[in-house]
Amino acid sequence: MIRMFERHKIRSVAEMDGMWDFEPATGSAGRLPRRYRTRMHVPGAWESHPDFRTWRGRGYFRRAVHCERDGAIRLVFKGISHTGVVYWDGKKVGRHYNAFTPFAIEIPSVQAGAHTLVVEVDNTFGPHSALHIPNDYYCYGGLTRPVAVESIGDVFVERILATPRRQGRDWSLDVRIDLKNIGRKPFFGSLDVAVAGKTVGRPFRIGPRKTAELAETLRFTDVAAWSPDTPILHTLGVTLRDGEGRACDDLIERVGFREIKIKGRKILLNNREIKLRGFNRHEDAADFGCAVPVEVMTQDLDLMTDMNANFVRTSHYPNDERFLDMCDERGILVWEENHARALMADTMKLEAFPKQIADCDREMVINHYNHPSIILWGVFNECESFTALGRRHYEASVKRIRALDASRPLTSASCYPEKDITLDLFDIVSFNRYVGWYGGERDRIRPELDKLLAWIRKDGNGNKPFIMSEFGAGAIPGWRAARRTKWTEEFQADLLGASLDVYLNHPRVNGVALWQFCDVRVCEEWFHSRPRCMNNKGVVDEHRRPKLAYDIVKSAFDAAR
Ligand code: ADA
Repeated sequence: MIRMFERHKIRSVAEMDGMWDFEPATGSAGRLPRRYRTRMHVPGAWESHPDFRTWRGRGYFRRAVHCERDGAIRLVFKGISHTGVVYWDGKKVGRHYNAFTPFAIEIPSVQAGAHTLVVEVDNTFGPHSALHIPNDYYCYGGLTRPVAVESIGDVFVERILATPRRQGRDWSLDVRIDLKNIGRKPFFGSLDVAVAGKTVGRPFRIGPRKTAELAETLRFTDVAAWSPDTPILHTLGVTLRDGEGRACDDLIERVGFREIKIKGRKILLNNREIKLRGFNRHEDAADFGCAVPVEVMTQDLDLMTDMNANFVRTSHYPNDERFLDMCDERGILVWEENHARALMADTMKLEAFPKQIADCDREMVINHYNHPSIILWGVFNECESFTALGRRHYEASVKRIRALDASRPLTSASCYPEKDITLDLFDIVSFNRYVGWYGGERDRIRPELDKLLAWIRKDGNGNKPFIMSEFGAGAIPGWRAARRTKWTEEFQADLLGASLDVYLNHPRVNGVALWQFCDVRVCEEWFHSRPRCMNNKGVVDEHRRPKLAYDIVKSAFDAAR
């Protein structure tokens, strides 16, 4: 399953979930193996296989693909961790870096019959990888998100970007449709756009090997809006017709009529103030690594809802679209962020960094643009926001993301009070603080927050909304002790209870995202001193088994509703 809803009624799509051949790479890159001794499930992480639990290297995935007819195909990869080089019938046809953003490769003329798809996957660290670095989350290897092969015409609908705009009780919907012609001939045709009971059609022409961008605005007087309480989604279908009016391609999106605005220190959704209470969630599950099955995603959202949360931060990278689809369906609000945790000057100076972060910014926004649940974009987490070099990269990402999406506010999670020089770039100020865990005592939680807010005011950003974007404590699952000392579940419950009591009731705090939803594996190269080589600050463990803090969080979020 590649998405939680049907994206095509005309275009044929073959999903590639299932068993693929696998062979670890021993030779130089690009030398495809002659034999494959292992079979692995896709999507999946190779660390789930007994022979590859700690494999950091390269490996080849292979599978046969049968094409029903002559014509063009489109290979769709939702996530390869962390680099994939794609070969079709032995010929290199594309390459992509970053596990957390999707990409597609069109192959213009393929004959009907049997073909071979091979993907060389690399999850090694080094100067070639500026975003996937040894970190406080694990960098898995594999085809970790779904793969599909689409059968397309020379001209097809590449993407739809829909922007709802509220006008009093009425709405408009700006629809941008990106078309692509990979053929040698010009194409004359028409497009039908159908959404919420309205249909508009228009002719278009697109030259050979060109792209085209068409825009339509539709107006609605009585359309049902999207909100956390009423997460109503509308299907938006685009049908592409040839010169004789025959339907030859289509693409279906889902839209939610909702608007996010910042008004002074308030965050408004459809002109009503919202307060956020939720979790930071890594994509990581005990036996699956970052290839979290949709059943576990469902369970995660069920558990968050059970704890009365309305908010999730995709720490620290763009998430699986099926998870975002479910947040749309459930009315869970999302802070989605680009892929950047604790990247400092040494990483930012890598030759690979500027392009890799720019690709991530762009691919995150254009692929996740239509999700109404995403209410804000996060830019960098605890990166070098206190130097001129760092500020240049923060500014570049902010400018890039704002140019792609003017409809959502931006924020950034900082951990550098009194040093950060980037707060002015953002619409919402967010900070990560671990008072009572990494330093200070529980009774300092409120004074430290007031001190931070005073500095933010002095820094000229006191008139913006404020989110406590991280706070928490570690607890070894199952370790209970009457002395309630660090690493016990009791300590974590006590500290989270004290923190939530301050943060959820402070008038200047618009929202909280506690660290973190579940325990996750960390890179041994980075933080081998973490117990179990895990980040143990989850409210549930890696198997989603609740810790003592679960009920503390549940009642605190309930009281804050
Ligand atoms: C930081 C960081 C998180 C995690 C956390 C922790 O705030 O943003 O990714 O590493 O610390 O557990 O210490």
